[in-house]
Formats: sequence, structure tokens, C-alpha cells
Amino acid sequence: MSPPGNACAIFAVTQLKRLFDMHNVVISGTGLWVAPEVISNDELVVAFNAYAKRFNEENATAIAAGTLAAIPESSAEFIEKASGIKRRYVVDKAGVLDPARMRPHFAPRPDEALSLQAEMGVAAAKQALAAAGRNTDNIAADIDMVICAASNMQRPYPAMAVEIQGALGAGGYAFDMNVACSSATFGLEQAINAVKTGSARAALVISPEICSAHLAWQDRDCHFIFGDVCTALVIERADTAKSSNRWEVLGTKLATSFSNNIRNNAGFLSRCEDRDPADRDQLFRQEGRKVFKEVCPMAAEHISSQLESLGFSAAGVRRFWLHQANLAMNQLIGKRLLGHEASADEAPVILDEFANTASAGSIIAFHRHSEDLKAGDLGVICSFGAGYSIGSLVVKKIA
Ligand code: CO8
Repeated sequence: MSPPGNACAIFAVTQLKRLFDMHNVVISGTGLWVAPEVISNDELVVAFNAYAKRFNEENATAIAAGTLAAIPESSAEFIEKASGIKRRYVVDKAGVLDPARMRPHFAPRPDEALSLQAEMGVAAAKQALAAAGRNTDNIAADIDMVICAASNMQRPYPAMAVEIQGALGAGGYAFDMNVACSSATFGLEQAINAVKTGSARAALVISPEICSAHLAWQDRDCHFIFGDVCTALVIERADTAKSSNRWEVLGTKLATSFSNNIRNNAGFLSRCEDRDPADRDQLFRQEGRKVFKEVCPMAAEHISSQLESLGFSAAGVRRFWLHQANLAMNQLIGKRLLGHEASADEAPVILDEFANTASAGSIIAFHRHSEDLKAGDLGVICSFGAGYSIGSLVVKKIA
């Protein structure tokens, strides 16, 4: 039997070897599935106000008696001024804009058919694979990990990621994860670590966000906030990557801190609690002002401390692809980081077109606004949201 000192030395050598075996990792392709229908603020407000009028008329007696509050009108001017949002893409517009329904309508699909989130995921993933220069006819040859990372899954099991893996014909393993608005960045860290350590060769991180299904379209405070979309990214070893838009991952940083300020109580216990799926707490709700005040400093500090730990400063970053919840939030974070209001070139905005798309927002910004940068340019992808949760990646363009 070897003495304990020897065992320690062997352990240390093995660990060192593992360290030296680590691979450099790149983001080599991105894809974006955009929901087929658009709702402008004006259209949304017309529908909301028709709903409010109807509600107020139907409940006129209770409102006059003071036992029920009347619903005030919404306004397109307020929405754009308070959030920066001008329109949003949704899977189903008619259901949302029907004052008698106020939620999308999705036709149920049989178990044998590809489910809605998987359909979005497959489309975005194929785009990302093509952008990465991968053969979309033989995906198993390249991809051996699929993560479906989103703020809502359409069912608990089987995992959406496994359905997407099957539909793509990818190899390896797949799993779902949910960290609300930070699902994509948290998923990216899992994929990056798996590729870095060799437990996967290449991974897809897919975020099908159907935010319209968990939004209370009858709530004036938030009815304008969300849109539907799906993003996908290919993560692979730097030495296998072929695409012309490759980004080396220099570091990832995740953080969470519990808060009730963004919450949704819908879950598998709801039925046993005799809850109505339309109850207000079974849908997205938030204390928007508190979120704004608490999350902005957290996100700015998170990014600057990560950059410092890697030997960089915000001034050396060419572009910030920030979470897309609210324009003023991003302006404040940009100002804290840079000392001046970030220009659209420094921190691109996509929420005007897409609204808040939960975890997909910062990835859409990266997808739309990364190709123009030069080799050597530094960038930061950062999400923040419910949990609270913050996830960031520092990346460097290498081709
Ligand atoms: N039209 C006209 N007036 C309005 C409206 C409206 N639609 N809504 C509110 N008002 C009025 C209010 O009544 C209030 O009037 P008064 O001053 O007389 O009381 C006034 O406007 C101001 O209201 P607020 O204080 O609510 O407005 P804010 O300026 O704070 O803006 C925002 C509201 C835009 C919501 C803002 O607070 C915000 O964006 N905050 C940050 C929110 C955020 O980032 N949240 C992140 C959540 S996303 C996330 O983490 C993912 C979760 C998972 C998603 C799942 C999918 C659904």
C-alpha cells in the first residue's frame, strides 16, 4: 500500500493534468426564431382599453359602491416612455387582442407531434448550427449536449431538451433548466464547462421563450412587457470551430439572491391547492420599481467585478449585450459602468422591437450585433431577472 503522501501527490498530478487538458471554448454560432405575429403598442392598448371598458361596465354597481376598483385605461405613450418597448412578436395575436379572451390560443398537439417549444427550438438550433458551419444533416456528428434553458417549460417531462435532441438527431445527453431571465446565461456556463472539461464536444443552448402564455394581459402595469422568441447558441472547442464569427469565452460569472419581487406561483401543486389557472398569482407578477432599483446596481457591480477579476475594465469593452427588460435600466447600468450613457453601439437595444423576451434578450442582442466587431474586441453578455439572478460572460472575438 502506498503511503498517504504518495496518494496526495498522485491526486495533485491528476488534477494538474486535468487542468492542462482543459479546452479553450468558443461561441461559434447563433440562431434566432422570431414569432410570426407582431403587436404594436397602439394595437395592444386598443384591446386593453376595450377589455377595461367592458370590465368597468359589467361591474358598474360594485365599482360605484366602492367594493371594486375600476380599471384605468392604458396608454401607448406611457408604455414607450416607461419601458422603451414599441412592439413585440407573439405566437398568437388574435387571442391576446380579443378583449373577451386576453391570452394566446394554442391548439393542443398530440403526443406524437413535435411540441411548440421544441418546434421553435429546432428552428433556432438549425440556424445556429448553419452559422457555426456545421452539417445540419448529421447533427450527431457534432453535437453531444443540448440544454433547453428558458423561464417556462411547456410541460415538466419528458424534458423539452430531450425532445429537441431527438428531433435534431443530436447525440449525447440533454436537459432542461430554468433560472427565469438568466436561464440562457446559466445554461451557457453549464455548456461551456462541459466542453472545457471534455464531457461534451459541442453543445447547443436553446431558449424558447413563450412569455405571452404567462403574462397577465389584463394587468395594466405589465400587459406590455413581454414577447415570444427562441434563441440558440453553439458552444464548442476553439480548435474545432470553423465559423467566421467566433467568440472565445474568457470567463463566466453567475450570482443569485432571493427576492419575491418577480414571482409566479403556478406549479404542479396548484391543482391540489384548488387554484384557478387565471388567478393573478398563477401568472407573472412583479414590483417593477423595486426590481429596477435593486437589480441595476447589482448588475453593474457584477459586471465590473468580473471584468476586474479578469484584468479588464469596462472602458476596454467594445460592446455590452445586456438583458432587454427596460431601456432606462440598461442606460443606468451603462452609465454606472462607463461613466456616460452607453450609445446604441456600446450597448445595443433590441427591446424596442422584441419587448422583454426573458432569457433570450441578451442573446438576441448578441445575435444581431456581434458580426461587425473586429478580432480582439472584447464583449460582455449579461442577463438579470427573477431570482434575483445575474449571469455574465466575457468574450473576445477571435475571427
Ligand atoms: N398605461 C398608463 N399608465 C400606466 C400604465 C399603463 N399601461 N401602467 C402603469 N401606469 C401608471 C401607474 O398607474 C402609475 O401612476 P401613478 O404615478 O399615478 O401612480 C405610473 O404610471 C407609474 O407606474 P409604475 O411605477 O408602475 O411605472 P414605472 O415607471 O416603474 O414603469 C415598468 C413600469 C416599465 C414595469 C418598470 O418598473 C420596469 O421595467 N421595471 C423593471 C422590470 C424588470 O426588469 N423586470 C424583470 C422581469 S423579467 C424576468 O425576470 C423574467 C421572469 C420570467 C418571465 C416569464 C415570462 C412571463
